[in-house]
Amino acid sequence: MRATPVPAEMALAPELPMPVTRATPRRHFALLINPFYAKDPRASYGKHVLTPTLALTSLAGATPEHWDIRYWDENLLQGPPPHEPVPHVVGITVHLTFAKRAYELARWYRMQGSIVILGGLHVLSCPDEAASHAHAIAIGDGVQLWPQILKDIERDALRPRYTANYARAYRLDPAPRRRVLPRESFLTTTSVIATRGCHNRCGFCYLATDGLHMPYRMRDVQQVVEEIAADGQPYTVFVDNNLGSRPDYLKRLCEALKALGIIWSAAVTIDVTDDPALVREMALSGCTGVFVGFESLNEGNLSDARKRSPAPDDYARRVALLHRYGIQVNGSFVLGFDHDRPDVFERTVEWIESNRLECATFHILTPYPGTPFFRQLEADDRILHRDWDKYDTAHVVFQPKHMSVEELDRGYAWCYDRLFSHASIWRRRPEDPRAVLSYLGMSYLYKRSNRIWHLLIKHRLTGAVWRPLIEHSRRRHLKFRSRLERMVLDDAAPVSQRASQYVSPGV
Ligand code: B12
Ligand code: SF4
Repeated sequence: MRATPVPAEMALAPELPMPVTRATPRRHFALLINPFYAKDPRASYGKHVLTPTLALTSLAGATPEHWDIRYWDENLLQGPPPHEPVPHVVGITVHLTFAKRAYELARWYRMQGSIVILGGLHVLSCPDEAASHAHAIAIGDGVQLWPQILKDIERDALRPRYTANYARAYRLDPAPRRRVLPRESFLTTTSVIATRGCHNRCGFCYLATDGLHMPYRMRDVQQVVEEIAADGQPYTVFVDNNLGSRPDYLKRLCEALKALGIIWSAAVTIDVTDDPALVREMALSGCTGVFVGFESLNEGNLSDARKRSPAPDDYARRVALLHRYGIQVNGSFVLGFDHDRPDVFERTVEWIESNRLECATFHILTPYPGTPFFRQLEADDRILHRDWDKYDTAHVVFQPKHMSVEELDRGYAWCYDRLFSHASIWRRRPEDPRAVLSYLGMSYLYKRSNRIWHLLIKHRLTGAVWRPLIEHSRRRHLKFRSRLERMVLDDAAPVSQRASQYVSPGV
């Protein structure tokens, strides 16, 4: 499959109307913005509308009632962000891949008289860079900082820098305000977070960023369930770094989710399969897919990254266990580690095919600023540039050890081309013939329909088109669950049932 040309709207941020005049901002009107980033033509454009980030809905939930709050996601392709009336305050979330755009927006709103606050992952890792673009920056947990910032603005006592850690009990956070999201523009608005942190501390992960101390925290199971029920959607995506970090918690969560009759997906590490009974509980509570960070099939790479993981030669058995309970697997693989040689691409895709992973996500190894991995590469003089736009895991930004930059770049593209070829999609079909049709539907609609995704997003049809498919999946899954409940599956039993569904587990 060749990557089709990217429509301009997917590649370039909307132009900001110029010139602008300074106006009197509307008091107590706060605008929250998720900036534009260029889409990777090799991946699905649907990915963005599958999982709304919780950064801005969490801030909205923490906003005092007397503030008017509006949400704007530039990736929904509705043109430049609103500026009439001029907002009193503009809060922008900043990741490194869209830092440049965030700064451009900050400048534009400042010219018009708004007070601009920047927060998010990139502000935490590069605070000095961000500070030069804003009236104030928020480092760390915005749920604690945002109300304080608004209060200081009202008192005319805004400070340039606010800092909060993540030590506070998670259950104290107010629920995210999801009603600010344009419901029709997302496949589901129920992205939910139940736990914060992870039991691992991989050197390349953003959780290893200097100054980010994120102790493991869990929200009350009941709180999570109420939030999901209140949003009334058939499908929930957990955006936790690793929902399986504490198996006892996950088990309690699954028990509570059963009553909702929803389907859900989440990111977990593969050790969630240590206990087959837990995997069964996940399926019985509606889990239809997991996003698993396998990262690499090479043990040397995993130990260099300090990832505590079961041995790669046991991955296949574990994937089969998830499949046995009807749980689809979207494997995440990082390419370009120091033990990777040019054969890594073919070996990885072959493994994915022979284990029939329904989906996979490839990432070129990317050193995030502020992590031990970035420092290591910098010390070895292997960082090629600091053009953060390209730190999106689709571009090579460092010198690989056992291959050239071009080889890594081409190998990454080859992996996606091969994975989404007709032959590979067919090779990975479920063994249960009853699940093949919806698997094919999911593979073609989700991954091979970027032109359609562009139109759906632009014309705000995502919800209208996808929700019936999701509802269909949910109903089928309820039937699957009631069969599963009656069946006694032992660990070695052959695959007997595969649930079918139209959503790809992937965050
Ligand atoms: C949902 C999600 C997505 C969604 C939506 C992204 C979007 N920008 O809209 C989709 C699926 C599209 C996506 C895509 C990608 N993602 Co993503 N994604 C996530 C995920 C799972 C959840 C985000 C979330 O809701 N977090 C919960 C919120 C509450 O936390 P938060 O964002 O940190 O916000 C808090 C603070 O930072 C602060 N804050 C944030 N913004 C602001 C603004 C203001 C004004 C203030 C005051 C405070 C503040 O307050 C918030 C509350 O405490 C995270 C992992 C994670 N669990 O965080 C990865 C994550 C953010 N993604 C990541 C990556 C790498 C990507 C991709 C590059 C992957 C890929 N190759 O496709 C793309 C790139 C897209 C992009 N450029 O953003 C990395 C980022 C690493 C880094 N250092 O930047 C993460 C951390 C995953 C990881 N473990 O590596 N992603
Ligand atoms: S297991 Fe995943 S979330 Fe946890 S530290 Fe490693 S990369 Fe980060």
